[in-house]
Amino acid sequence: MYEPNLHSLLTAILDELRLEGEAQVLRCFYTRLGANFASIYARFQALYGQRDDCQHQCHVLVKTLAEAALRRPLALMALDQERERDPAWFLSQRWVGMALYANGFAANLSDLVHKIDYFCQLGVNLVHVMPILKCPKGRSDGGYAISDFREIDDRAGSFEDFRRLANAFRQHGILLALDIVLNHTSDEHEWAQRAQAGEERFQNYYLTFPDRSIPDRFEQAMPEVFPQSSPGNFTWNASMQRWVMTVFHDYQWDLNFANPEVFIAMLDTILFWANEGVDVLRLDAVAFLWKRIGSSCQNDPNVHQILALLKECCQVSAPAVLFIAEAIVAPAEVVKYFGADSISSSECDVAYNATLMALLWEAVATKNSRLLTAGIRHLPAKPSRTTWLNYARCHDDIGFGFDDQDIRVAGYDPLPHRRFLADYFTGVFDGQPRGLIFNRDEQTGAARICGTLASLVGLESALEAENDALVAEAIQRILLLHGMIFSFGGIPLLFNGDAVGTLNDYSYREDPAKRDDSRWVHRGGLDWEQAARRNLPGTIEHALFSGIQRLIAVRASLPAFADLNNRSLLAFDHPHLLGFLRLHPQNPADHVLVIANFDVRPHRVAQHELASEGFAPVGQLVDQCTGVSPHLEDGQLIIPPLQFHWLTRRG
Ligand code: OTU
Repeated sequence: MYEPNLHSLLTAILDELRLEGEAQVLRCFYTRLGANFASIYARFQALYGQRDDCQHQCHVLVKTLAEAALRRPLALMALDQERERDPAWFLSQRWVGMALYANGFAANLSDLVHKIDYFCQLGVNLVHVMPILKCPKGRSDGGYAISDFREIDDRAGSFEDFRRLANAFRQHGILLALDIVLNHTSDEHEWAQRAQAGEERFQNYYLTFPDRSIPDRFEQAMPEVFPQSSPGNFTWNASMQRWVMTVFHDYQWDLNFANPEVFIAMLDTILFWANEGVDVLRLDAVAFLWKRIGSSCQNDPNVHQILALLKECCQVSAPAVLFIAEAIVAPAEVVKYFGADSISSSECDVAYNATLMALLWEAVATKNSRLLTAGIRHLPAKPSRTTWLNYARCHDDIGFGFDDQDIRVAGYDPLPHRRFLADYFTGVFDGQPRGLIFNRDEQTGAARICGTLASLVGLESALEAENDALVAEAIQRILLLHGMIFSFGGIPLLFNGDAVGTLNDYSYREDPAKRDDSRWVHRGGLDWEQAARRNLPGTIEHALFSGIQRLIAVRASLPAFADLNNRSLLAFDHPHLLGFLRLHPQNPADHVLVIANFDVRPHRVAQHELASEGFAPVGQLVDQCTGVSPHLEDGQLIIPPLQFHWLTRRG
C-alpha cells in the first residue's frame, strides 16, 4: 500500500477496532489486509462511493474481516498457509468431485458419514453437498430459497451432524463443497419478513417498488429464467404493497447488492462457512448479482466487481477457500468469472463448464463431433491458475447454450438445431432417450431438458425393451461421457447416482410442491440395494462403477491431465471423432492423446494424421484405460463405436 491517505484511513479503522488476539494471528491478519486493502478499498468505492454511508460501511467491512480472521480455527490457518505455498494445488489431476443430496444419496448428514467408503472406493475426493440450510417446506427450490444462512435444515440434520461430517471428510482427505446462494433469499428469511412488516431498512435489502413503472422498464430487457413455471421477474407483495424483484421463483427475493449492508452480510456468510471448514464455496447464480435497467441483468460489470471484492476479502480472512462460479452463461461470458488477471484467478478459481456439458450432449444426439470440436476450439482462454468444473449431469436442466456461430460452423441453423436437440432427448425420434422438457420458450420453441444421465443415454428404454445391445450401448455412452470430463482438463464432477446408472424417478409428479418442476425427475435418491450390485460382476452397476473407478485411477496416474492450460485440439478434421492432446509440461513422452468416437459405427484415423503430432507409429501406442494397444487395420487406428482412448507412447 503506497497511498499515504489510504494508510492513515486503515490505521484509523484499526485503531478504532482495538483488535485483541494472539500476536502471530494479528500479524498475519495485518499482513494480508495490508496486501489487499488498496484494491478492496478501490472496489468498495467504485461500488458504493456515491453513498453517504460509504465510509461507515468500509469500517464495518474491515471489522467483519478482522472478526472472521481472529475467529479462524488454528487447523484452518495451517491450511491457509499450506495452500498459499502451493496456489496451484487444485489444478492436479487427482481431484474428482461428486454432487449429491444429503437426504437422497444418504438419509441425512449423519448417515452421509457412513457413505464415505463409497467415495473412497470410487476415488472421489471432493463432495458437493447440495443445499442443507434452513428453507421453507414446500416453496424452497430444492433448498435454493434459504430462510437462514447459518442454520442447518432439520431435514438434513443438526449443526453437530454437519460438523461431524466436515471432520470425517477432512480425515479422509475429502474436500467439502457447499452452496452459497448470494443472489436471493426465501421470502421467509428474516430480512424478507421484516421488509414485509414495513421496516424500510430491510426493504432496501431487496429491490422493491411501489408501482409497475420501474419493473416495467426492467422487464423490457430481462429474459425469464422459468418462463413456464414462474413467469415474470417481479411479484406483488400485498403486505408491503410493493413489487419485489423475483428473477427465479416468486418466493425467491433478489437481494440488492447496490446496498453495501447486503454485500457485507453475504461476505460474512461466506466467512462463516469458511471458518466451519468448508473448502469449496459454490457461488450460486452469480451472473445475476447486479441489476441494471435496460440490460438483461446478467453478467453486469459490477457482478465482476463484487466477485473480485469477495475474493480479496477471502484472501484476507480465509485464503484457503476456493470459489466455484455457477454461471450458466455464454462461453465468451463465462471465462470472465475467473477475473481479468491472466496468471491467477481474481474472482472465482473454478467455473462450471456448462459449454462442454451441452456440447457433449449435442454430440450424443447427433452422433458426430462437428459442433463439439468447433465449440471447444472457440472456448475462450482462461487464466493459468484457474480450472473448469467439468460435468455431464447435475441437478439442473440441460440448456443448449452454445454459441450460435459455432452451430453454423458445424453446418446447422441455430434455432432448428436446438429444437432438434430438445426433440431428440425427449424421445421424439427413436424413443431411446427418456428426457423431459423443462420450461419451453413459447416464442422460439427452444427448450431445456431434464433426465438422469442413464435415462438420457437410453438405459431406461433399453432395459424396458430388454434389448441387450442397446443396454451395452447406453453403458458405453455413460463411460464415454465420463471419459471426456475426466480428460478435458479441470475437476470432473459426477452426479449423485450416475456411477451406478440411476434412472429417472417419476414420483415427483405426485408431490404438489415438485410437480411443476421436471428437474426433480433426475434428483431421486440413491437406491443402496441397486448400488450394492456395483460389487457384483456381470451387472450393469458393476460395469459402470468399475469402469468409472478405473478411469479415475488411470487419470490420477497421468500428470498430463493436470489442468495447466495444456490442451490442444488435433488438426485432423473428422466429423465423428473428437481428438485432443494433453501436453505434459516437461516430458513429451508423457503427452496423452485423447480420441473419442461419438458414432455408433467404427471410425479410422490414418497414421499420417497422428504423425504430425508425434504419435507414430500407431502400432506402438498404448491405451492407458485398458493397458493394451488400440485396434489397427492396414496401419490405421480403428476407434470402435462410442469408445475412446487415452493413448500414450509408453507402456
Ligand atoms: C441455480 O441455477 C441452481 O443451480 C438452481 O437449482 C436454482 O434453481 C437457481 O440457481 C436459483 O437458485 O442460476 O446461473 O436453468 O441452470 O437457474 C445459473 C436453470 C442459475 C439453472 C439456473 C441456475
